[in-house]
Amino acid sequence: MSSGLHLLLLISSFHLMALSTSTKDSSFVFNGFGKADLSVDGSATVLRSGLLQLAKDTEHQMGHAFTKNPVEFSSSKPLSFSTHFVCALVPKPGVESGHGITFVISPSVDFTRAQPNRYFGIFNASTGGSNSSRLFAVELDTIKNGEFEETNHNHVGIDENDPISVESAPASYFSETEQRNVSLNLSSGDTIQVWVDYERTVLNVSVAPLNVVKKPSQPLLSRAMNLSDLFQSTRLFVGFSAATGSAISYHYLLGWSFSTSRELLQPLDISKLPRVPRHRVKHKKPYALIVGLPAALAIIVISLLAGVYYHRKKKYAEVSEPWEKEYGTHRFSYKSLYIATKGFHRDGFLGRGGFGVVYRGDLPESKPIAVKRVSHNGEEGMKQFVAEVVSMRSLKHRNLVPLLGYCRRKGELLLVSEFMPNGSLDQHLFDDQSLVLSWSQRLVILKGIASALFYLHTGAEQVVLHRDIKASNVMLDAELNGRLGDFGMARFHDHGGNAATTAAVGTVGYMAPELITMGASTVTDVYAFGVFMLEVACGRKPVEPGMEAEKRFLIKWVCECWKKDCLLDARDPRFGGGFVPEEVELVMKIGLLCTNIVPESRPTMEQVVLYLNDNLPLPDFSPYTLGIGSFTPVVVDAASLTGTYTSRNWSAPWASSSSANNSEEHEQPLESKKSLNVVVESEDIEARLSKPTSGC
Ligand SMILES: *[C@@H]1O[C@H](CO)[C@@H](O)[C@H](O)[C@H]1NC(C)=O
Ligand SMILES: *[C@@H]1O[C@H](CO)[C@@H](O)[C@H](O)[C@H]1NC(C)=O
Ligand SMILES: *[C@@H]1O[C@H](CO)[C@@H](O)[C@H](O)[C@H]1NC(C)=O
Ligand SMILES: *[C@@H]1O[C@H](CO)[C@@H](O)[C@H](O)[C@H]1NC(C)=O
Ligand SMILES: *[C@@H]1O[C@H](CO)[C@@H](O)[C@H](O)[C@H]1NC(C)=O
Ligand SMILES: *[C@@H]1O[C@H](CO)[C@@H](O)[C@H](O)[C@H]1NC(C)=O
Ligand SMILES: *[C@@H]1O[C@H](CO)[C@@H](O)[C@H](O)[C@H]1NC(C)=O
Ligand SMILES: *[C@@H]1O[C@H](CO)[C@@H](O)[C@H](O)[C@H]1NC(C)=O
Ligand SMILES: CC(=O)N[C@H]1CO[C@H](CO)[C@@H](O)[C@@H]1O
Repeated sequence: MSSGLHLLLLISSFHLMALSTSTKDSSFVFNGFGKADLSVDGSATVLRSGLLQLAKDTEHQMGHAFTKNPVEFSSSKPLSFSTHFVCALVPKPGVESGHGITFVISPSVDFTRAQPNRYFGIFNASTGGSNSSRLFAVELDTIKNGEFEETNHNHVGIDENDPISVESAPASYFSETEQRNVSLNLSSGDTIQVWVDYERTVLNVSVAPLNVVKKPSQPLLSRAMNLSDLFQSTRLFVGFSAATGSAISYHYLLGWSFSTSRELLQPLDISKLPRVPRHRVKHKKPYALIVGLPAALAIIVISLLAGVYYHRKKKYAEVSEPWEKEYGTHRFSYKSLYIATKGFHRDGFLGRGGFGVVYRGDLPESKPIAVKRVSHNGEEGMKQFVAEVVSMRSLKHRNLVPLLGYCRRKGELLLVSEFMPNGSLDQHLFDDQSLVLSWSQRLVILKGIASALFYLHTGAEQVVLHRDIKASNVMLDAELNGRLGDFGMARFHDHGGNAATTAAVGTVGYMAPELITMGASTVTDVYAFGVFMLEVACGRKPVEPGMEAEKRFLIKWVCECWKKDCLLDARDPRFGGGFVPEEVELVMKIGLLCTNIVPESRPTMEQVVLYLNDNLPLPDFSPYTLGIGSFTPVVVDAASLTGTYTSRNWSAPWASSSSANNSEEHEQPLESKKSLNVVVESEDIEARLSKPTSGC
């Protein structure tokens, strides 16, 4: 009897529990996320203050926070829900703010195939309008993507399966007190409330600043849509996603209330919401201050006590570790470099490169030297880098800037190379109007750099990637031969920097589109070399935002000129009449071959050297050939390519059909849906580029 009662109690309490979880699932409120049981991934974390931080302050991050279990929507009633959340997009000082926060409903929380940037960490370049990935999102977007037909950089949009919103509007709210629409700055860093209500196939979205007490009576967006039709499932995850690109914001959520029924939506308690840090500087700052301040004081005291002798010693202090012993002969003492450059005096200043500042120096009984001071912020990777530097010493080629050795100090590395009396090539191409290089001089430089790169790729013991080929990294010696300098430096930069950027280092405009996904390789060097060839032949930089649209992207423009059969129009007008038209055309064509966006279709450096010296005819291709002349900040969907074009085969299908005039159609998908800009958000400009119309 008593055991029967027990059982009954047990059953009913079990029942109650089941009941309570099911109601809890369909309606919940988080005033701060300290106790919220969400599943977060990517860069998303719950901070100690209870703030949910979605995307971090670094580039190309994405973060997700979703309910651990799917929300059970009633299968008997039509799908409906209401949500109210408070978020803030705090700009990172000094960079453009982006990309935005999305509220997401999805049958799955597997976003491993999603991409950051304008895809918000939920979509990807190929999720264009396909019905296979079922996804509903409300985006607060602070970047205008021309490609997604967005008209405003500060907008709210409704997305169905596709980053191209089905409806969007500039962020604003209807103010009850003023009886008018007031615009709202999403990226001001202020807290923003968002309401999304869906009932009887009408979706309403409203936004408002935090001081607005009630949901605006007129929604910002109101749209008829059938989500039951979209999902066909009643178990759906709800949550948020945010992503950064090269535009960065801190994406915070402060509170969130959700219910499957508008009536049951619990109010947020604004007073309990965590505070948003206003100007967040780097994490380490306070810590650095706590540790750094006493340390600095101590150093001051000690150095006061130690006097002149110590001062002198400190001035020349170096960092040396046991593993460096074997490189002893390649090490310069800081003191000798200090004296050689007269204390790094302004008079010896040669230039500022991407990685450091270069000074001229004179060592006793030696040719003049150039000393590059590279600052770095960690010892991580230093051993490997020094090993590489030393191994570079063994690289011998007449078109490489000879590296003589190095020196290490705290936070600083000094690289010593031979001094090149005629400066860097970009000075001669762009700045120095009085000293224009003739075509034949340019051709000599191009051939020299091509053979140096060929040597780096194949002639040395290991494959050496340059990673940052561009005119400013090409030096000119006394006879005006081109000398490639700074090899491997991009990699070094990478060591000191953020691991997330490992794959993609280099200079915008010279970076092969696949760099971001596949990493550096000899073909990415070939790509940069192709851009460099065009740069030298045309006397202009790869991207010139100030130019009229059709000339803005060098690769594209050269190709357009070719299509119009006036390739020579793209040449640098400054080398006057003294040139061989066939040579200029050859260089431009090789440049276009090398900048093919399909990596497998680029020539090797060996082939480039042969083409340049007329020892091998160019393959059959035209400006209409697939992959030629597409300007790049794009990443080709690698998966879609590998199936078709696996080997480096010059008679690949599209090359032979290159003369067909329908090849433009092939080009299209590569440039739009299958491509993704990860390097720089210049796709806005690119997308706005009208089809070139003017003749030559
Ligand atoms: C894009 O996402 C869809 C599903 O969300 C997936 O099927 C597809 O393979 C993804 N594409 C890439 C290139 O990751
Ligand atoms: C996607 O689904 C909608 C609604 O079911 C349908 O009208 C549309 O044709 C589908 N699109 C594709 C590409 O299958
Ligand atoms: C929005 O706020 C940010 C940060 O205060 C500011 O930089 C930006 O110019 C503002 N945008 C508009 C459209 O006012
Ligand atoms: C959407 O807004 C309209 C007013 O514009 C209102 O009549 C309707 O009830 C709202 N629907 C929902 C689901 O909030
Ligand atoms: C405010 O904006 C909404 C949505 O864009 C629009 O429907 C409405 O007419 C506007 N109201 C006023 C008073 O301008
Ligand atoms: C919405 O879609 C569901 C499933 O396809 C369908 O049963 C329902 O009738 C649709 N509702 C409306 C109002 O069209
Ligand atoms: C390259 O393509 C041609 C013709 O399509 C074929 O005959 C040849 O075997 C291919 N070579 C390689 C290495 O795949
Ligand atoms: C391609 O089209 C251009 C102009 O439309 C034409 O001049 C040219 O002859 C065509 N080439 C071929 C191979 O059809
Ligand atoms: C073009 C140019 O600047 N040429 C100079 C290169 O360097 C040699 C040696 O310093 C000079 O004699 C040239 O005038």
